[in-house]
Amino acid sequence: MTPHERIAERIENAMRARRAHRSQDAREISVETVATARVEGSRRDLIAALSGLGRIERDLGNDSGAIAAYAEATALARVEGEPSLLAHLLRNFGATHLAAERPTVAEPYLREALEIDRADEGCDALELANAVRLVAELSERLGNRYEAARLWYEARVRYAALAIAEGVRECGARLEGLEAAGVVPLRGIYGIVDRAVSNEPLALLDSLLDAGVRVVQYRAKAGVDPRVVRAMHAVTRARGALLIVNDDLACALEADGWHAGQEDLMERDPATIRATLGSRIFGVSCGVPGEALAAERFGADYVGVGPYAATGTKADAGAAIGEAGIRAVVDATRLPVVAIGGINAGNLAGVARSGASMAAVISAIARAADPAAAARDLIARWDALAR
Ligand code: 3NM
Repeated sequence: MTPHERIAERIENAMRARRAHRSQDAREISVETVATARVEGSRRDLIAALSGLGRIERDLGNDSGAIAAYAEATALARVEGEPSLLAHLLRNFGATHLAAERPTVAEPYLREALEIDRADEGCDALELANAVRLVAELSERLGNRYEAARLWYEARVRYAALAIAEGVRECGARLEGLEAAGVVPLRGIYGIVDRAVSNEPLALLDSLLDAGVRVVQYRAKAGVDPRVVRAMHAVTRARGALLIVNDDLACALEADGWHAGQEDLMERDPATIRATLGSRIFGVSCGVPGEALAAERFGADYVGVGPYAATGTKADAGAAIGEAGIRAVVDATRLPVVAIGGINAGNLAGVARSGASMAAVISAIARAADPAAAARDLIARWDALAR
């Protein structure tokens, strides 16, 4: 028997003892195996032995033992340069901290593991679904409720594709729990109160909320008035809706989120913005799939894409990109996509077909004779179109 075979056999023996609930035996075998691997084994043998020991220490509730084993195994796996092995160890390491109610310690390990799995084309689909679910759990414990909702949703889609009913059920229940706790789903009609179109932003806000719109943006290109933001936010908060502020980051901190254009990001470091916003929503306008991928990396909650159709509301919006243009971004990102530009009752079906999660509307509501009726009609149409 080669040293590698001997070590592999002992690891197997330890795992057999673990499965037979002989945890103390399993631990003794594992400690010896690690000692042997240090002397005779390759780096991979030692990683495998430490990983087995970490798992057993976790079973025994020996937190510090598990962490010591995983810390060493993870450091060795970095040197080894095998991504799936490193992701596996980081995840176990992070899960140990998470189970011990230390989400902030777990965070970098679990996030890095998910990043590695996402970048790995050969990653097993179930492994990836589990990785997403674990980070959903993490972000919920950290209080990042919108990120948690997005990840529970993604995990549910992944389990559904694998026909894993248990996973679909659990993720669905977690999403419902968040929604019951006041997390507004980023789906449906996204109403924009644009100061250039509406002289009475609070009256328009009332119409939107009366109609059932739950995500509202305040847009004032000539300058956002913080008093208007405060007044609007008092209303949205009381009525269970979200207020997102366009452009003005300081004012967004008085509301539920910030919507940025690419130019707003150039002046700032996106990671700092994410930290500044905390658990508030961070939306970013993206023209091309590459910008959406960047937004994903720095932790945006949704991406805005347009113009879907010709619009007279934004002079520099550019040419309409249509259903195919929206779909190109939907296909490139796992973030919810908000389609915008020239959307009305007549062309809403194409927005739904494109896979966008939300349709953002200014003039088709604000310029209608009866804005509440127009918004209600759009919501009814969307609900009939969206699965
Ligand atoms: N952004 P309406 S189009 C604010 O393409 C905005 O990024 C766009 O107004 C983009 O619903 C647009 O009246 C205007 O067309 C949307």
